[in-house]
Amino acid sequence: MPSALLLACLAVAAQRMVYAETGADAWLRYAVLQERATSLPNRVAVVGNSVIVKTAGSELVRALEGRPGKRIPTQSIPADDAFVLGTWKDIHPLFPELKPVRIPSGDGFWLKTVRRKKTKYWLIIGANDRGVLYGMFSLLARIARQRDVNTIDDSQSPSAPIRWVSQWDNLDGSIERGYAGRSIFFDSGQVRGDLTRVGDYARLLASVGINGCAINNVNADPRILSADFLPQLVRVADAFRPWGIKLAVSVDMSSSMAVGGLKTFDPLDRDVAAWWQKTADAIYQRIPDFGGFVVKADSEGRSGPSQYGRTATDAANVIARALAPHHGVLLYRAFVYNHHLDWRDPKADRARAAYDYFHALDGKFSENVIIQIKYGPIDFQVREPASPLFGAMPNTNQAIELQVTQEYTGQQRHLVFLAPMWKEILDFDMHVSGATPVKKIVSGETWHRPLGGYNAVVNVGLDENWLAHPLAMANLYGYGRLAWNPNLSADEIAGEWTRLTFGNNPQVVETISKMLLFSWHIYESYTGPLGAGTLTNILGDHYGPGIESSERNGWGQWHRADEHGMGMDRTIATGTGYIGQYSPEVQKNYESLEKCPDELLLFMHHVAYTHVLHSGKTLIQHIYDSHYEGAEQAAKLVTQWQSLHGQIDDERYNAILDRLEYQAGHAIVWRDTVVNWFFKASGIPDAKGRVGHP
Ligand code: GCW
Repeated sequence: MPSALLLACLAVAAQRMVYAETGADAWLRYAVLQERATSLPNRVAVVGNSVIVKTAGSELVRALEGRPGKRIPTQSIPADDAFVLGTWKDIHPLFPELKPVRIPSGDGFWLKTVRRKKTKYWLIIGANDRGVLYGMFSLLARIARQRDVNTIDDSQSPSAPIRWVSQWDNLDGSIERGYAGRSIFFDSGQVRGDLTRVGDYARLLASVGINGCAINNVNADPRILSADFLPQLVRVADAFRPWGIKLAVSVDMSSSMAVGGLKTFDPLDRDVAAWWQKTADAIYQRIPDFGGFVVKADSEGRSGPSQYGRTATDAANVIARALAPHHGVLLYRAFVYNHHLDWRDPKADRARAAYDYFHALDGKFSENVIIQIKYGPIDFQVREPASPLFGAMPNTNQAIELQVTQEYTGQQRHLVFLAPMWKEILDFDMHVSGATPVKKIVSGETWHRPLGGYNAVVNVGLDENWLAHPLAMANLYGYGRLAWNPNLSADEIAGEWTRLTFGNNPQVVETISKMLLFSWHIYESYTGPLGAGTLTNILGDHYGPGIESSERNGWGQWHRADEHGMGMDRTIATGTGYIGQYSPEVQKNYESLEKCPDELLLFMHHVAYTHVLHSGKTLIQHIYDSHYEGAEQAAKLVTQWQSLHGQIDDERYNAILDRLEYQAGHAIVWRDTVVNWFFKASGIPDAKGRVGHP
């Protein structure tokens, strides 16, 4: 046996803790686990010295008994049944009988039960340190979901190396598009003194396989890179490290001027390059596991390379070169568009922007640059097609950008479980070289890219339950699970999350899963129809109906509703030509009115209110019907929830009931605003006589 190894045995004590159900524990409640702890070993052997592996060991003890046990250093494998945690490199010498056929890759893990005479070991083997942590959480989740863990042999590797989240936190402690209180990271221009919540957040993220977090707004305050801020970043990195979360920050392109004192931020200027190098070196000297930077440039008034006549390639590469020696990555956002578009120009189209700008730059980015692409070509709407840019950069690393924070989807006051929507995008076949679903492109598999993956804007806040609506946590959970394995179904994810969050009572699991799975459709039904956009107020808070706010301005979120009809003509034949950005196979489906799926009709075509949909209804009648049905279904969410009265703790039951009742009321506001507006615009009465006759 290798003598250099440290085996710390953490003896699990018998005490249990009782938690108040504030939602703070999210899906890591461990209630069932503690009930079942008696049938599981009470020894946890941690092999090796890594901080992350030790965290995994302590977490396992915490889960099984509610508080850390005593550390007993030892040099041998326990003689009694035990969990044994470690990397493959450290575990294999102790268990040479293991055949290396199932070794996971990346941050993967292998859970394996082995017997030696009368002793049984639950091995939690990581491809690396993080893998041990993820394997441990995966094992806990199985126990909590009452799955049989007596015999396990499961090797899993994550779909992609980049599985990050972003927070749009400002240094003053506010959060752009955050709906759950102030920042857990910053206050009054500084990193908070108490970072307990940051550690707790890191734990939650790690439990679903997230490995990086960019902590500040992409509309970045350049001060994040100032020398006096670095010690503060070091503290955040320290809070993240035990959980394998790499710290990243969003940076402003003009930083070399704003905090570096240079007269320029031209990416081709030598001094600018030297400044980025010096800045990256200083960060890595203090934070060797720093993840890298996220950049929003030339977008919505942010500084960018266009100010010097340079391209995104010039901008990305100068920063990426500074990160490369330290193995850092640069996520450069493709969310670049002109927000002063001419709304009178029928050929102008914001949806074209990302592709038009970036596809010509394919192959010109450094190896450690990843182009971060929002799932749709507009902006986190309730329904958009997959961005055509995913299919257009075979020689560039890509990441998909999703939003857990429900900016356009009800701001956590409405229940909208987004996993079904993300699944549609991830499974969408771009048809560029054979079967090329988005999930295989962003993972790097399709074009054998070294890097790629996921980044989602989360915006948790100081609210005890993280996202304000207890059910909104299903989105954070679902995001992590899909980034790990995009082949999971929304159904599976809803079931897993519900069991972990509310227990295994079949009625509870079935009711909540159903509510989650229908919620996106319900929200879409009483807000924006058929791909027209959310019809929300796009000029202010992005909340509540604001049908005309999309029109006659330069933001380009037009739906073009007038007295005759509605929708953006994005066809190649008569419209903006946007559809031409897809592969011929996809073009065929979107270009023809006959083939275009109803749910994206108004994204692709302008049609009359009398146009008959595949469903057999006219467009106008669909708008009326879907809004009435949606509001009815929102009301049903309340009764479905009430059917669980007594089966769920009062704290969470009441908190959720309040929000669902509010949602049902607000759905009526949405319904009436939208149907009345379209009745007035079209002059066509509702066949069912509801509109205009409340
Ligand atoms: O959706 C829009 C938001 C902005 C945001 C921007 C972006 C951070 O309304 O608040 O800015 O997208 O993604 O950069």
